[in-house]
Amino acid sequence: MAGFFKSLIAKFSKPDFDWDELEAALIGGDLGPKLAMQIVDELRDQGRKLNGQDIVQVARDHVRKIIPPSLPPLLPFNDRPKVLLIVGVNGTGKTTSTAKLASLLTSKGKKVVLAAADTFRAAAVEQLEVWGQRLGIPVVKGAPNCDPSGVCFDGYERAVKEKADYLIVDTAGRLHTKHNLMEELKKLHRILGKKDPTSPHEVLLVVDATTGSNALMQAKEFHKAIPLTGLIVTKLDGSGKGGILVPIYQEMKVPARFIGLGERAEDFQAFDPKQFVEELL
Ligand SMILES: Nc1nc2c(ncn2[C@@H]2O[C@H](COP(=O)(O)OP(=O)(O)OP(=O)(O)O)[C@@H](O)[C@H]2O)c(=O)[nH]1
Ligand SMILES: [Mg+2]
Repeated sequence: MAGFFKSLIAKFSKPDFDWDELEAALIGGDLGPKLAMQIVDELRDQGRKLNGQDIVQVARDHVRKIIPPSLPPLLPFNDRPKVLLIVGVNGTGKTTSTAKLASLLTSKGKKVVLAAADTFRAAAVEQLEVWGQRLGIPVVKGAPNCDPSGVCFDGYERAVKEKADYLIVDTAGRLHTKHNLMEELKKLHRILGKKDPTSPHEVLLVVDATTGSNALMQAKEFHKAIPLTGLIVTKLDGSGKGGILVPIYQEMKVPARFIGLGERAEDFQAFDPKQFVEELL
């Protein structure tokens, strides 16, 4: 995003710039058509000669106003596990983020149990087990192709037995357009609610920052199936700008919670809105 805005400044510092081109550039930065239009309207309303810095300033102010200030951390309960359900389309980084989040929480002295609820692929379970071994965190799994809701059930029981602070459930990748897979997700959600009516306490949608505006569609469809409480925006170390989290919050009020910045356990942070606006915009 830094590069994106630098190029904006250069391009639109010329006196005869084209408003449509500016709007297109803002949409290209994943800020979405609605926000792009608002920014352009405000700049036009100023009715004076603008330079690139004005554009960046107005864009920053808009983004700052839209995204929420820092969220309180995901504190555990005292009497039962806090359940975090990790969902998203294929390959966005769910399993890696599950492990990274577990690593972040254990580094703060919290106890975590992982549930490998992606039972379609043996490799998916193995992938989480490798992380579990590396991090010294128990991983609950089921038989190949078993009902993932059973794994959630067992995971919850194990978390209670271990007096874990958190149960993190890694789920299979699913296309938001596949009805049966979204129904399965609803079932997982319901099953977790049987163990504790307030569970899952967080439903985190993992979105790949390099997918751009399709992430907005994904968020909409997942949110329709089960209420999302937050986003994990991954692959921000790549070409993705992360701008997509702005229209997602603008439209659905689902805030970014964590960001992924690489493949290692430590390449993961709580989302910091101030830093996002300052560094990325
Ligand atoms: N560069 C980079 N790579 C990442 C990040 N997060 C995940 N990856 C990589 O993306 C690939 C897919 O990650 P997974 O965690 O397996 O994704 P997934 O969503 O669990 O995939 P499915 O279970 O197949 O749906 C792996 O090669 C990860 O190492 C990130 O923040 N940055
Ligand atoms: Mg996975």
